[in-house]
Amino acid sequence: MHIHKFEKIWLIFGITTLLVFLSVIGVSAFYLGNQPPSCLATINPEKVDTTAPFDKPGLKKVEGKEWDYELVYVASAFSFNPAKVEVPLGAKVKVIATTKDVIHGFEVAGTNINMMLEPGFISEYVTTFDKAGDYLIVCNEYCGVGHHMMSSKIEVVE
Ligand SMILES: [Cu+2]
Repeated sequence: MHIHKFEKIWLIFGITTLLVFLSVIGVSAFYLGNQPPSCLATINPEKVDTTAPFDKPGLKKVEGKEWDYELVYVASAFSFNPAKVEVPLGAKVKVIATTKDVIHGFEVAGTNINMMLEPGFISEYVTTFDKAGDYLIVCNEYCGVGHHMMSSKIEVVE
């Protein structure tokens, strides 16, 4: 079978690209241990309000962990609890969030925090707030008629 020279080059290019991308995913998953944020921790979505740490949403100082604070959020149609929180500048914060009803998004505008909140799963992300200012949290998964009203605010203060 005759394959044109350009077609051969294109096939080699395509297959090489595929192998490069597969190795990047492989190294990232199995060597660096990167996983989807909600793949491990689960929760009964009907008992969120009575399950720690979601029974007391908000910012908490913690000792003896890799991070200084834990920031707990409960999302439900159509709000985030807490609606506003103050975080000290430079604090290393673990954001822990879940939803009580449907899938919601958790995006902190202007940062790389962007999680999907799924009923029954806990989403977590560790970050450092090293720039003072107000950060808007929005839901970026369409969740119903009040979706556009879902927001919360993080104030990073000195
Ligand atoms: Cu929404």
